[in-house]
Amino acid sequence: MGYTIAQKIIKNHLVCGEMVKGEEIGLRIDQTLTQDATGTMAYLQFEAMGIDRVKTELSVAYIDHNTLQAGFENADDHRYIQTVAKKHGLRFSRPGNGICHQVHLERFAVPGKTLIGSDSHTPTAGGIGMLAMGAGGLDVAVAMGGGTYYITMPKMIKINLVGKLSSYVGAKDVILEVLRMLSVKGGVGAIVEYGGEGVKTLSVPQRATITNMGAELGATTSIFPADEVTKAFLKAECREQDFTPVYADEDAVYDEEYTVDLSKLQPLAACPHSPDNVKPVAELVGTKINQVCIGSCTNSSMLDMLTVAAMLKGKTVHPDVSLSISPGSKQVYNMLAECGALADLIAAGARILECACGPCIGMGFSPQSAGVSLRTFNRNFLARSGTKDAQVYLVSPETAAASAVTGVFTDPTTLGKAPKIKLPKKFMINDNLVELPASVEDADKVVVERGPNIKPIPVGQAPAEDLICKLILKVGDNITTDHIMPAGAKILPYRSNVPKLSEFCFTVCDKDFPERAKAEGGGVILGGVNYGQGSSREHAALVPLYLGVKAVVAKSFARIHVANLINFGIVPMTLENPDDYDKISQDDEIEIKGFASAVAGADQAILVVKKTGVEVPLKLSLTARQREMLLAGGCLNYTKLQK
Ligand code: MIC
Ligand code: SF4
Repeated sequence: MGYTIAQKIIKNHLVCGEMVKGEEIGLRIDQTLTQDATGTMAYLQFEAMGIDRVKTELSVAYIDHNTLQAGFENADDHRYIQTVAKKHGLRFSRPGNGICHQVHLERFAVPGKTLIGSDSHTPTAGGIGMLAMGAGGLDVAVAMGGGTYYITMPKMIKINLVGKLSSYVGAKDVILEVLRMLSVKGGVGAIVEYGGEGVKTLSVPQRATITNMGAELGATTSIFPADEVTKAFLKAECREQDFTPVYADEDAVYDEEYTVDLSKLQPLAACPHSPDNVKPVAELVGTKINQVCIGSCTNSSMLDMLTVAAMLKGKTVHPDVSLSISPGSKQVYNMLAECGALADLIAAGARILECACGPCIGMGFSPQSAGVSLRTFNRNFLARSGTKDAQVYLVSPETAAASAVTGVFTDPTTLGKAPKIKLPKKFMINDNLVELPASVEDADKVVVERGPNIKPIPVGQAPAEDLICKLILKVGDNITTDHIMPAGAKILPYRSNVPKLSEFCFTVCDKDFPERAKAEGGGVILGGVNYGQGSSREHAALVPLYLGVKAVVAKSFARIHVANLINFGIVPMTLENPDDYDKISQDDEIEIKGFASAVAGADQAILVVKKTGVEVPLKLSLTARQREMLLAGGCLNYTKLQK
């Protein structure tokens, strides 16, 4: 029996475990990346491990998220990351160099290698044939130190692409179609591989748009083969030497297979407030819009920008619309300036933002009250834009540009033939914003600079034998990390200040949660299916830990979040019978007898609701390694015990 692309890369990097679906496996990690919103924590944890120099082939620290510097906090964190990177052997991508995933794809990603990043959209590099996964900062810190990265061996999903995209239909429409088919839970526990004749019609940045948003499927990662198109991309980046062909075997076996006919696709939009709430743009045509944002790690490549520039050339953005454009990287920005397309964007009235995440994470450009915002981004979770009652739609750059001009939702395919975009054969190579680390000899001389915003990281405790507490919060299905630990320009500067951050925990769902959690001295949270989907931010575990959360009970969990909970000593448990969800109410006094013993070795525990006496069976699906980690009160304590 042959192997799939992902199975081949896993096989070449397997440190422990067996490649049996559902079993825990350990992988050797070749490259890591961090960004600044998760990076500060990752490096504090790396420092706590006491390892002098990173042991990976390549580790890069990017600054791209917290770039609005309304106070000293973000700038201090940038300086911390810059100095810590220099000291410990990492490359440092300076602010202004671009969004981590776009820059990594251009300059560092290598087919056939493994990458983990403290950002859930790390699978963008799957567009080049790399096995790239999002992880918590602590897992990235461990990998930087040469440690193993653990995942559950995923099932394999294949998406066969046939045909060719028609005029004004983009790669974004492909992934929106996949999200429509599979939903935000469809990829949980799976790797999504793309194959079929249609693959060769897509450029690497188009493939990267698709693998990027595989994160929204809940997939472990998504991957394309590395073929002649990949080779041409690497050649344009002057990195031909990094090319290795990566293909699935002819007789590879997949658990599920789907087909997407590219030629039949039409422009699509993910409607508020979920990336899988997908409708044809044709059904939304005429809806008045207030804002358009083009950019983010999903759609900010040269191809995307040139398409938008060609569509806006000689036109004016509608007077009722505010249009922002953030190129994905300095390379893209610089090339746009050089070829004159930037002038077309400026002339049309676009507000050009720096090449960074920007509005995608609520770093400025929040829509007006109840505003309708069309964004080429990947997430439209409630309140993520910074405006709670905004209606955010996720669309392709083609739909975004067409609508920016008309002021209403517009189907670009009604505009006739799309302009022909010619990409340069050679891209502009200038890595002057990537700072190299100090040499081994000079590392001692580098002083790590820490600003006053950096506060100690909370450390977990061993679980009590009997857990007696309150159910301090009950939430529904598909709770995102943006619900648990909101981001945005006001909150993100506190990513290295957990006490301050805790004032915002879960406030999107319940503004009193932080106060109540503190007053009760912590307790347990109850969630529905896919609890913790979205970001890799470990703050969604660290902050609840700080507020005294001991366990989260849910119908099911998202992959990165459950790993983060365990890393910080919060016990994840699932309801044996999902219907029992209705038997527990917020504020109920609850008891789990033999909680610590269950964590140590049982697959089940019984939660008793004190006032009704109802018994709710809970499942603990934990590996031996995870049990030991939880008993130690989290990964940092566990790592110390191992020394
Ligand atoms: C996001 O898109 O939600 C983020 C901001 O990039 C996060 C990381 C973070 O919260 O810092 C992610 O996707 O992991
Ligand atoms: Fe940045 Fe948005 Fe991409 Fe997250 S999804 S890495 S915030 S551009």
